[in-house]
Amino acid sequence: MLLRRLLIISLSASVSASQGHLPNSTFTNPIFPGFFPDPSCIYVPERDHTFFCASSSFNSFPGIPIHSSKDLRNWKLIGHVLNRKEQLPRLAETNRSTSGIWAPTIRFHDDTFWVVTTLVDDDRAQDDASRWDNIIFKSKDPYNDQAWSNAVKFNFTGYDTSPFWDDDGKTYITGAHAWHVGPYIQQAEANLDTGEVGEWRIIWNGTGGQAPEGPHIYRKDGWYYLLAAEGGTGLGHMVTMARSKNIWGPYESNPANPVLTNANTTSYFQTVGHADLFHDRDGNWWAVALSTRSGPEYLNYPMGRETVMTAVSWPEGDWPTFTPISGEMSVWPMPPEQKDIRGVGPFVNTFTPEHLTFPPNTPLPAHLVHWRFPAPAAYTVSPPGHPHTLRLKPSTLNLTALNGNYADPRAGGQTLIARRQQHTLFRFAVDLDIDNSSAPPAALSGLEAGVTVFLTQNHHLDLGVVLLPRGAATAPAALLSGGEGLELMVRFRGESYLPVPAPVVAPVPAGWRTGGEKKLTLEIRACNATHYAFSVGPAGRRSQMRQVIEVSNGLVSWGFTGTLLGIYATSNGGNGTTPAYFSNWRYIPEGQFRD
Ligand SMILES: *[C@@H]1O[C@H](CO)[C@@H](O)[C@H](O)[C@H]1NC(C)=O
Ligand SMILES: *[C@@H]1O[C@H](CO)[C@@H](O)[C@H](O)[C@H]1NC(C)=O
Ligand SMILES: *[C@@H]1O[C@H](CO)[C@@H](O)[C@H](O)[C@H]1NC(C)=O
Ligand SMILES: *[C@@H]1O[C@H](CO)[C@@H](O)[C@H](O)[C@H]1NC(C)=O
Ligand SMILES: *[C@@H]1O[C@H](CO)[C@@H](O)[C@H](O)[C@H]1NC(C)=O
Ligand SMILES: *[C@@H]1O[C@H](CO)[C@@H](O)[C@H](O)[C@H]1NC(C)=O
Ligand SMILES: *[C@@H]1O[C@H](CO)[C@@H](O)[C@H](O)[C@H]1NC(C)=O
Ligand SMILES: *[C@@H]1O[C@H](CO)[C@@H](O)[C@H](O)[C@H]1NC(C)=O
Ligand SMILES: CC(=O)N[C@H]1CO[C@H](CO)[C@@H](O)[C@@H]1O
Repeated sequence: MLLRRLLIISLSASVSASQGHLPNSTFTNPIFPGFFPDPSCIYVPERDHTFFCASSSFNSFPGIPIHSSKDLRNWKLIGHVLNRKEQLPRLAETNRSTSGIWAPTIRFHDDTFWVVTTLVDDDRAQDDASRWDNIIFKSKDPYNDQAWSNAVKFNFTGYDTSPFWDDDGKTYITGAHAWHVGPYIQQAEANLDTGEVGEWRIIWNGTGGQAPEGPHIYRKDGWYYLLAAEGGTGLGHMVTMARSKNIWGPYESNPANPVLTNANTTSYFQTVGHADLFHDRDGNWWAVALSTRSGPEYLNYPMGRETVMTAVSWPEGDWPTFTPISGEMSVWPMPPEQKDIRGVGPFVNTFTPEHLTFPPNTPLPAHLVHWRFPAPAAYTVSPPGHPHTLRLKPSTLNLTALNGNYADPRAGGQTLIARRQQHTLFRFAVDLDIDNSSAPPAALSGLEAGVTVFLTQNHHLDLGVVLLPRGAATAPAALLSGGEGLELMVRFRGESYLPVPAPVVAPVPAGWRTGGEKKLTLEIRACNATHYAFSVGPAGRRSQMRQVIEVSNGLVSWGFTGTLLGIYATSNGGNGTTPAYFSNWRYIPEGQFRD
């Protein structure tokens, strides 16, 4: 309890006295805990002095979350740029879990919000012409998802594209590439309304690090500053800069490169890179970047690449200096605290327990996501006869789907709805009713519903209720004693590129489903920084909860995304149609590790 209190206090920024006459502010990293990589942020004085940030979303949908703040401490989800299938139908067809939306850049120009990004299909890694789909979205009102345009394509072979408007009225896009070619950063003149682009020219090759990424151009004091990241998005990640008096270069490298990195340190915050720069109302500069809370061991980081922030000193005519990234930051005064932000979503950096009850006539909460496009009919809030539940209809595809990389859109999607893991320690629990006993056998074929820690189709840990022939149980009878041989079984199974524990299958004790209350509670708990515990029991009878297994979160520490915690229903390729009713969704933060 004490630990939790301290964490709550440290989460809210407080002011501390420094040696100088101005008191410093403090805040904690990450500012967006969980799967929020490749941040891009802007300050928009014209819109009530508000900051807006966009993040990568890969195959998750809705995609490209936008968070907003007025004080750089309280950040609220205000919507998603990619929220309708017709905006970008190709997201349905991406193959591989490193595919999808990479590195959106958000900018405000001409009273319009612009997001320039890349839809990647890594299955086409050998075919540069079809691997990269570079696109532009625009909106006058980021608080209204429907106001975001459909994607406008532009021709660029590469990724991490970013727009820049020069003082002379010309518009440019900058992007990076590093496979089969380069590595280099290219630039072209562009028309962001039509997607027409001029000739792409190499403007900088970086400092020699692999895979330059996330280039952005800023104009300041007569210079064009080019910010980029190099070294790959792992332990060697770093932020580098170059500048020129001419937008086309030549760009001279900053002698102090890298300007921001935690490579070769023992910091808990590793892989720092992929930054963006913006200033506040007082002219103080800030940078956001991605980082993994992995330590140099880089083995346990289920939340993946998160968003961190730091203060940047940028004297006139000179190179900027970045304060190194750590969990507790002491920086110059931040804008006054201001929590009054428009928008539908929750605050992203809170310690508030979440309790979703799915009341009748309410939409799905804005922060819940799917993997690629959902089949809308698979998700019903409070269907007739089942108030305060979320009904999931099983998809034919399970969470792995056909080959772990792909999900044939003709198969109707994967029934999964989830929130990001945002705390080192947490408890996630739901109640599940899958009362099937009187359904005809064909409606039950292959059926499974449960909770999951989902990183990718090839990395997920599932605790489900399955319908299996009597005798299929493999667990010691002691685990779930009292079984009367019902065909309803509890099953844990995992999928990872690392060896996973053997599945655990055990019958649901008949005693758990008597007395009118037939619901089961399924629970996932991060009990320490390296392990999840999966438990099951009769709903409302906590003392009867039984732990099924403890597994390492190293199994879901991989790649470009971060873990989602959610619920799913599938017929595993069978004909099962019986729905599952989920209720009483609880996500309870229990600890946030910062070193
Ligand atoms: C998706 O990738 C798999 C390999 O992981 C490949 O076998 C399959 O043909 C690909 N599907 C499509 C539609 O590209
Ligand atoms: C896109 O650019 C490539 C390489 O410059 C060029 O070969 C191709 O014709 C262009 N496509 C379009 C539609 O302009
Ligand atoms: C970047 O490298 C390419 C080779 O990939 C070379 O042709 C080009 O001159 C270099 N450009 C700059 C600006 O250094
Ligand atoms: C980290 O150390 C390695 C080995 O000495 C070196 O090659 C690399 O450049 C260093 N990385 C950074 C970002 O300093
Ligand atoms: C106060 O903030 C400035 C600017 O970020 C920083 O350079 C300085 O080290 C901070 N002072 C203390 C005592 O932390
Ligand atoms: C976390 O818990 C697991 C299972 O109880 C245990 O094996 C592991 O050593 C613990 N890790 C830490 C860092 O305490
Ligand atoms: C997942 O579905 C595929 C077919 O879509 C099937 O081959 C596989 O066995 C299923 N996994 C489980 C655990 O049933
Ligand atoms: C699904 O139904 C079809 C048509 O009735 C049948 O041919 C098929 O064997 C069934 N599949 C399974 C896995 O039960
Ligand atoms: C909770 C649930 O879906 N119960 C169903 C079990 O099957 C019978 C017969 O198909 C349905 O009437 C119940 O609604």
